[in-house]
This record gives sequence, structure tokens and C-alpha cells, in this order.
Amino acid sequence: MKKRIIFATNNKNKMTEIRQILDDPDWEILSMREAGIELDIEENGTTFEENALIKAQAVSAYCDEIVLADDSGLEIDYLNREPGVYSARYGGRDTSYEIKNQMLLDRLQGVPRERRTARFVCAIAAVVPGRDPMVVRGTIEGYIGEKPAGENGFGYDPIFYVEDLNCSTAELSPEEKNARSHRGNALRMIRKKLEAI
Ligand code: ITT
Repeated sequence: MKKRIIFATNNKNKMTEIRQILDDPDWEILSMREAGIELDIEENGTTFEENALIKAQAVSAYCDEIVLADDSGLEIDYLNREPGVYSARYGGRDTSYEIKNQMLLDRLQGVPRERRTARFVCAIAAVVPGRDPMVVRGTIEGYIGEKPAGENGFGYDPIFYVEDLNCSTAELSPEEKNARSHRGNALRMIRKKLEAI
């Protein structure tokens, strides 16, 4: 029987990647909206893991299915790991990513390559009815480039450059990004845990 999973996110770009990464004939993945659940969840945790659990548990209260949630963001070492858990809110939720990315580039102006290190982090929480909640973390290491590049991906992808490729994650194909991304790594980890149940 197909495993029905509800993904507690309102972010369409995340949902696209999640469907590509968890492409499995044994799983039926529904977005919150497809499951008929509309919630505005306050993400008041201080870590990615806490926020992922807050979102998964909030949605789990409204259904009997397995619920997964993604909390993710960009940590820039030179900025004391900002924007971090505030990545979606940085510069204002409704501000375009063209502007948010430029704001970050401006704050790094003149900073040399070796001090521009950064990573994307993704915590995935899983709430399975009758079991203890689970949470995993995936990361991808890189650095903030001198200028935005690429048209793929979303959010901070145009300014995040992959360490060994020297191109931004917005210049990678979806398959290339998912194979090495924070979200790809975290989702593959949680899939293993769910398959073991
Ligand atoms: P939900 O809470 O509904 O899932 P959200 O967009 O509010 O959606 P987050 O609180 O987890 O999600 O914020 C994550 C932000 O971090 C996201 O909006 C992007 O700006 C950024 N981000 C996360 N993953 C990214 C990726 O793969 N590429 C580029 N930016 C990413």
C-alpha cells in the first residue's frame, strides 16, 4: 500500500524539490494545501530542528498521516551565521530575493574569498502517529560569490557558490542541485528512517 505523506510547507519551490527528491512509487506526497490544511504556523524556535518540529507537529494535529516538515536557510560565517533561521524573514518576507541577495552581497563587499564561507542547512522533521518525532539535518558547504549567477533554483541560490564547482546552485540543473543539496541530503536521511519503520 502507498505511504501517504503530508508535507507541512507553503513554499512551492521547496515542494517542487521535495517531489523530485522523494520520487518513489510507494509514496504519495501531498502538500498541506492538497491535504486541505491551511495553517499559518508561528516559527518561534531558535534552531532549524526546533522549527521543523514545530511545523510538523502543528500539521500532525489536523490529520492521521505521516507529516514531514522542512526548515532551512543560509548561514554566512562572516555574518555570525546570519540570516540562519531568519532566512525567509531577512530584509522582510515580501522583499524580492534580488534585493535580499544584493543586501547580503553589500554586507560582504571587500571581504576576501576565504572569509566568505557559507552553508545551506535543512532540518527535516517527521511525525509518525504513535511514535517519537524524528529530525535530521542536511548541509551543503560553499561560499558567497561576488555577484549573483544562474536562473535555476530559488531564494539565495544565485549567490551561493558550491565549493568544488565554483558555480552557484542556481547554475546547477535540478538533478545536480538535488544530488548534493542540504535538502537532498536531509530527505535521503529521513527516507531511510521511515523505510526502517
Ligand atoms: P515553509 O515554512 O512554509 O516551509 P518558508 O519559505 O517560510 O516555507 P523557511 O522558514 O524554512 O521556509 O525559510 C527558508 C528560507 O531559506 C527560504 O525561504 C529561502 O529563502 C532559503 N532557502 C532554503 N532552502 C533554499 C535553497 O535550496 N535555495 C535557496 N534558498 C533556500
